[in-house]
Amino acid sequence: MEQLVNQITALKEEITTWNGGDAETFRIKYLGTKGLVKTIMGEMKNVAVENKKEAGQLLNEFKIFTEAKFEDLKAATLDSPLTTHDEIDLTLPGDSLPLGSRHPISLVKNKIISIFQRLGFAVAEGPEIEDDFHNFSALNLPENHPARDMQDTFYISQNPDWLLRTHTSSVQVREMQKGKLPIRIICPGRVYRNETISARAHCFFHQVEGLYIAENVSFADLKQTLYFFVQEMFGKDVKVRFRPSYFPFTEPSAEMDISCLICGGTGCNVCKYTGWVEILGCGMVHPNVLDNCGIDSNKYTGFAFGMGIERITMLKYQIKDLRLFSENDQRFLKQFTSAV
Ligand code: 2NL
Repeated sequence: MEQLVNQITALKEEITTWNGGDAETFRIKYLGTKGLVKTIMGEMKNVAVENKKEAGQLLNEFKIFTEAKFEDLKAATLDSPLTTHDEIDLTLPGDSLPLGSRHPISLVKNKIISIFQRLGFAVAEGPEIEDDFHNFSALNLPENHPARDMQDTFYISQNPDWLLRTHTSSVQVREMQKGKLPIRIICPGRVYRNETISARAHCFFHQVEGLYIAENVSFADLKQTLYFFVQEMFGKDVKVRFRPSYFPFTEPSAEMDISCLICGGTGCNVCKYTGWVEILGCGMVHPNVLDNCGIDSNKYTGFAFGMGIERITMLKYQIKDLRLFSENDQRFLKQFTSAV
């Protein structure tokens, strides 16, 4: 009995580490009519009566073990494409990896940047966590201005002076403080407002603000710069109009509308049947803002403007719901694979 156990143990070891050839060679050696399994089965007759049951189980288990190894070898040599090397055509092109696409906000942001770069504007960036001075005080926003209300601004709990910037004007303030003139910059970036999320509002969105400060900068410069921008952005046929408006940081201030891209000005639900859609706010930099940032308001003048990238993107691609921009839905994002 002991001899039988030893024999089986040795054979199992041999089988486990088998490298004597393919499945058929294995079958002939172990499972064929003259194979080792049959031979060792023949040992049963030499086993003492009291051990027969145990030996039977042992032999049976060994047979199943050997058959399983044979199945493995068969699968590896016959079925697996990995082992049929000669059948793989290595000259075939590989499977292509799916390419992603740029986010529509990035596409439009880059387009805006490239248009203004052609006019000599440089890109400036700054922190998203700001202090009260750079986000509000410097911009002539009085203490009790509604834009400072808790409803609009996310404050940082550790320090009442810190907040998430509500516009990228804070970047322009930082550039003005550097004191290097003239200044001709655009400031793209993410901004935050404590709004209830809907199709038209979100708690964060993206802005591009622009600033040009030098001697003798006029409202005519502002108008022509923005007219050039919309023509490059929306096409040569687009018309513009300026409406008087109010911002604490500009005087005079205006809002700029463009003729509706959808109906061409005849009236539709995008332009609410007015033929015009608002795209940005602008104005001449308020002298107080220049002074607050250390620039001589008697010597220098400048214009500034601000636009929401989401808004421009919605108009350009006729997107009706702001929430689509931040949901990461592939069905939405894939539509911009070849845009711009
Ligand atoms: C809007 C309006 C505007 C500005 C932004 C600005 C920045 C400095 C000084 C003066 Cl540092 N003005 N920015 C001016 C007018 C309008 O944005 O509706 N944005 C989405």
